[in-house]
Amino acid sequence: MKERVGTAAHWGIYEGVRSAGGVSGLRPAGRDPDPPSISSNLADVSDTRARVPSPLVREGYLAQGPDSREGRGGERYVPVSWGRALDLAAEALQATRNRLGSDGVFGGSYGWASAGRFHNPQSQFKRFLNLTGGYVSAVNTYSSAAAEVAVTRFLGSSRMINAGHDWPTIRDNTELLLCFGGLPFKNAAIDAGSTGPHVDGEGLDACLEAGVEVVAVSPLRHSHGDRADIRWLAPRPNTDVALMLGLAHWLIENDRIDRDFLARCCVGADRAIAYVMGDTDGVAKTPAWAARVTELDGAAIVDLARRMSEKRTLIAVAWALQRADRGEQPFWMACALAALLGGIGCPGEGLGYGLGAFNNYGAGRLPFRKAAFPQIKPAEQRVIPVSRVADMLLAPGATIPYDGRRIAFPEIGLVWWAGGNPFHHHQDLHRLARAFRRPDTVIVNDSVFQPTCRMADIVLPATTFLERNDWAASAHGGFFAPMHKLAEPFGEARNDHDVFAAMADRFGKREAFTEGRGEMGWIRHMWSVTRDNARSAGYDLPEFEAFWSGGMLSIPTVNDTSARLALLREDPEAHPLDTPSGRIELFSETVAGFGHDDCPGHPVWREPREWLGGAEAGRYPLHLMSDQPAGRLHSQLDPGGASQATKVRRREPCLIHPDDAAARGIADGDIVRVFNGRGACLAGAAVTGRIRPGVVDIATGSWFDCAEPGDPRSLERHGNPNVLTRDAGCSSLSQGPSCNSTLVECEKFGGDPPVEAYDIPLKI
Ligand SMILES: Nc1nc2c(c(=O)[nH]1)N[C@H]1C(S)=C(S)[C@@H](COP(=O)(O)OP(=O)(O)OC[C@H]3O[C@@H](n4cnc5c(=O)[nH]c(N)nc54)[C@H](O)[C@@H]3O)O[C@H]1N2
Ligand SMILES: Nc1nc2c(c(=O)[nH]1)N[C@H]1C(S)=C(S)[C@@H](COP(=O)(O)OP(=O)(O)OC[C@H]3O[C@@H](n4cnc5c(=O)[nH]c(N)nc54)[C@H](O)[C@@H]3O)O[C@H]1N2
Ligand SMILES: [Mo]
Repeated sequence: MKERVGTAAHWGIYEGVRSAGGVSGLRPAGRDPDPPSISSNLADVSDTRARVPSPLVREGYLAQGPDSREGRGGERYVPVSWGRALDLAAEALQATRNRLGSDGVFGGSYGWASAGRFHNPQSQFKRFLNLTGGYVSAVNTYSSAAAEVAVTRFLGSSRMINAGHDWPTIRDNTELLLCFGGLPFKNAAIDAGSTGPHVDGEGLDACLEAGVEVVAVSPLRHSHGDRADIRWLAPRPNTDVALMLGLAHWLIENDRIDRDFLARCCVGADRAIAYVMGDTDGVAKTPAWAARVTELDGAAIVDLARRMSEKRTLIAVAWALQRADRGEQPFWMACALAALLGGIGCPGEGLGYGLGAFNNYGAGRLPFRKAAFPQIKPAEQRVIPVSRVADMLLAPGATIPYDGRRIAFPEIGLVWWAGGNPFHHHQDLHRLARAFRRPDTVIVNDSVFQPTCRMADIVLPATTFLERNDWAASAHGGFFAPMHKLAEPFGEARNDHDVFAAMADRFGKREAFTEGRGEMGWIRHMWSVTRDNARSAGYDLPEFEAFWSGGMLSIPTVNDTSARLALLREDPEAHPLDTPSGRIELFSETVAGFGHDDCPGHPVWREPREWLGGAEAGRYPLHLMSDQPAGRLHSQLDPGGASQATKVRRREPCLIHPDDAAARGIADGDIVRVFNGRGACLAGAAVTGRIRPGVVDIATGSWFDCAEPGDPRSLERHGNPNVLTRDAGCSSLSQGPSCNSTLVECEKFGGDPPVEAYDIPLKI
């Protein structure tokens, strides 16, 4: 029997046809003004040649166990029974805990997995580890680590990294929308955990129609780039802080700053202003100085500063800017600039962190907590900053500064990943490959044989979201959706919950893990917890049965970040921020007290270690940006049709300016070799005037495809930019990833080797 039912993905809320023959007819549910192209190919996840058919064990590991660690990344995989695979995993876990204690197990397991509150692999995995003896975890994200740490210091809460206003508020109040990072609405296809209708494109259109002036600052023009009513400024990458300083200098010199707001709602304005004017370091950050650093026109900087002083201005900053060396600075300096203008806390003015990072920009959050599968978190846990994982594996015992304290790296015997792909998300993948050869055992749960599986000893096949029942809730905007099972599991794939329940059984903890509930029991239970939370906050959610048989449910949200800033503005005594002073900290005694030259007590311009103005540019004269891919989410669905349609000669496109291409004899559609001292990859040249000369862009997520991972001379054939990116913390403060500070060179490549990333190296 065929039946049309609802489900959800990070791309939105869908419905599809449930039938014995697999998934079909998947399409966005309800009215969606701008459904992402990816949605037409969602069903590709359920059946590709990259699906893991059964539990697999690396050949060498079966024969020799941990002694075969050097074989990771180059061996074939032997199908084994579930019983055998789970016994091996349980033995390895026990052996590691016997030798190194719980600090020998790395379970940070960062990654986006799929929508669905119950079948979240990380929650399932972490609950299992917590019940059986603990593990080392990770803090912060690859998305916004530098901002999470720094913004907490100067605005009092990491939630402020989403500070912003929704599109109607911008339309009705903002006069000048200044977007650092451009208008990357390709990213607004998604939201973590699903999303309602896609509104960002029409939101911006409405603003333009209402006469909002839009200025986009980015080395790359996005899809709105051809509109005559949007002005583009294309600075050298990583120089936004210099531009902001130049704007600030003009405002201060011309006395267009809001001294009342600075005195009432901020601390440290005098220190920040002294730095801008050059009183502390002898360098006045004039528009002319900013023009030299950014290579923008000085008159254009002055003109922009003047218009900012005359118009109600909203300063948006894309998260990409802080995924860079000294990435704390653009976020802090944008706050200082907005504070000088004085509009923070007014509707449609001040700060807009995160524009274009997800759908429904500026829409608030649910006014109550949605239930999560309980991890049973311990009171204390050893952690590392998330992107320092290779440092940890390569240098046990070493210590690094982090947010004012020191973190010591433990010795790790076992690495286990469920629902993430470090051989997509991490920087300098050859270094990561060397790091992954250190532990005794590496285990991965995934539905597809993605590149991290190739570095694993044991691979456990997971179902996809289309193969199980669950419910979803969006992070921004208040949407709930039931997720009905549309297809039977592929091959021997199992739900992560069942896998970890079977693992818990091997440690005598099955009952504690499941609490006697199955899939539907947990889903009902988690809905009823959410319903109780809603009721305490004065909201009435339907009973489970009504929710389960209905469609998308929409709840009004609250924008707690802009509300908080509005209250501060109204009465800073009565409504202080959670900073030590209760005010916006343009100078932070706390951060100054840490004594880091790479992140002092107020926002500063510091040259990135790799950028076009530095010494390295002589050797590698192109700045590489590696942004989010338009045709997929990270590495997910890379084998699917929507992602394949974006490729050039089967590889990730490398956007390059016509002048740079001509100088190298590169034509549109050529295969190019992009390289630096860390590695080299093959990409498909996309010659375009949309990118600034001297800059190239390769989006992330084409599956790492390399014959000898770990050897920088071994060519990556698929266009994965992370063989080129630097693996170093942004600064001593946040230790966040700094992928967007990378220099490369590029040349035409003669051959056309096959891409083998989707082939599973099976030994049968
Ligand atoms: N150079 C560079 N690198 C970057 C970035 C950049 O801008 N530049 N961006 C960074 C950012 S912002 C992020 S968030 C990261 C993203 O990095 P990740 O979140 O690690 O990337 P994904 O491809 O989403 O990986 C999720 C994995 O979970 C698997 N999965 C999905 N559902 C399930 C399930 O139910 N069970 C299990 N077991 N597995 C499942 C998918 O198949 C996929 O392999 O990348 C970062 N890396
Ligand atoms: N389709 C799709 N959407 C996604 C994702 C995906 O994988 N696919 N990933 C999601 C995730 S996890 C996240 S965290 C968000 C990330 O959201 P963002 O961090 O905002 O996204 P990016 O695409 O990395 O970068 C946005 C733009 O910033 C600009 N940029 C880069 N470096 C600089 C610079 O130094 N200066 C200036 N002025 N501009 C610069 C580039 O034009 C780039 O296209 O996106 C989310 N949305
Ligand atoms: Mo992210």
